[in-house]
Amino acid sequence: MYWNERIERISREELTEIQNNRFSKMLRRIYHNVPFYRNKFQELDIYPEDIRGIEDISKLPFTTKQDLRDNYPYGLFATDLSQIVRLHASSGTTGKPIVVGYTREDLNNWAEVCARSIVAAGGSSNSVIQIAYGYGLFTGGLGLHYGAERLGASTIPISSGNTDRQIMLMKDFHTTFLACTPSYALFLADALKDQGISPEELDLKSGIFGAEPWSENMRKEIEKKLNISAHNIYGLSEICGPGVASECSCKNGMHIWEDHFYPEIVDPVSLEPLPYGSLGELVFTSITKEGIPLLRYRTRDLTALHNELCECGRTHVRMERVMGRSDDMIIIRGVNVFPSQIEDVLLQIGELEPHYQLVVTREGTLDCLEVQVEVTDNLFSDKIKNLESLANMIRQRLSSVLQISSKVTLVEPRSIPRSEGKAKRVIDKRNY
Ligand code: DLL
Repeated sequence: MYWNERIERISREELTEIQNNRFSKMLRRIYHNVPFYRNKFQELDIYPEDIRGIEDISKLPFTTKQDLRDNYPYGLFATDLSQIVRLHASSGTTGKPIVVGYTREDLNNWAEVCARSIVAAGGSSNSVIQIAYGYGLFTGGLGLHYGAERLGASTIPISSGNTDRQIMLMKDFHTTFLACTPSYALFLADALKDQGISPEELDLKSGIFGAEPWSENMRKEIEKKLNISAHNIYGLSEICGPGVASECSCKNGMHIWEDHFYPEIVDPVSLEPLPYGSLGELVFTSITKEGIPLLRYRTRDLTALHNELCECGRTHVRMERVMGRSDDMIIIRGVNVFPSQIEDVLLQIGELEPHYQLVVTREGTLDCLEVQVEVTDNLFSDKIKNLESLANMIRQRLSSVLQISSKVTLVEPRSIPRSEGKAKRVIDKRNY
């Protein structure tokens, strides 16, 4: 099932023509309307007319999160505020947020890509969609909301949190499709179990989960515990929000809606473009954006692109799961560690719950990694000796994957703080 079959199955030649067209319009737009880009182009002695098409993109400069911060709040907008009908913001780790603005046409395009994403994940106009992403400045709630409405689905704008209410509505309103972060999906699953509700009593069929990294094992957990088909959805506020890329029923990477977002993979250090299949930093150019079009925006997300045809018939390239962010990566004793690597190891071990936290400290000059992970109810009441041997086994497996030693602490079920939005996996207590 497709939402927009013509575009989703478009030939590469036709897609490239659309991209070239939109890209050259975008270049003119930012050159004439955004002094930041005009200055950058002039420094490089480049004029929009010098660029023949999207194949010349690597001649152009990148945009970074710092550029957005330096131009806070509206410096990178390409339209007058009178044309902006919505603002969203993403909370930065420090200080002021990143602000993005949408024209009416931007909202229209955003609803389109979210509708495509929901349909790719098994939704339809007959679905009852419970949107448990936060509504507000965060793009998750409102982004998928308008996608679901565009589709004609019955949309429940419940927003995040209030788990008892989520469960009550899920039952009473016969929700068939769930949208939330993967960590909250698991939280909901546990809460259902606590209330003695089995997933078979619900009408849930599928869901769309994203906004944070998650693993294949976590997908299996969610699918098993909620008895649904779980699909990955990717996006970032700077480019539009959810719906930049989404998984189809093949679950073999997320299709990037390339008629709106032009992707590249670059080496995060040399910034040289990398070929399909290589792992590197994902870079986007938002070729249809009017409010805040960004040129070669460095997402910091690490992944690889694949252009082999997908069995679903969609021709848009696929991105692999995000394996981490280059700036979220923890460096422990010089070794790069991604929370997703640890999650993979933990979830392969049956006695563990998919709830964990990584605490990094510095003792003297040495970095120490502590992996705290919840064990199942049964195991927790087990003999200390068994817990110790389990912790040892985890330690060994982690050390063979990460090439560093770590401390493993098994904790009581439900003792790690839960999040209604993005899970906080890393607590870095080191002072730099
Ligand atoms: O998280 C938009 C979103 C909402 C996506 C709902 C999907 C669903 P931001 O708050 O700006 O926007 O955060 C963007 O979150 O650069 C990634 O690091 C991470 N991220 C988003 N989706 C995924 C995913 C929204 N499926 C940042 N897998 C991005 C891994 C993801 N990481």
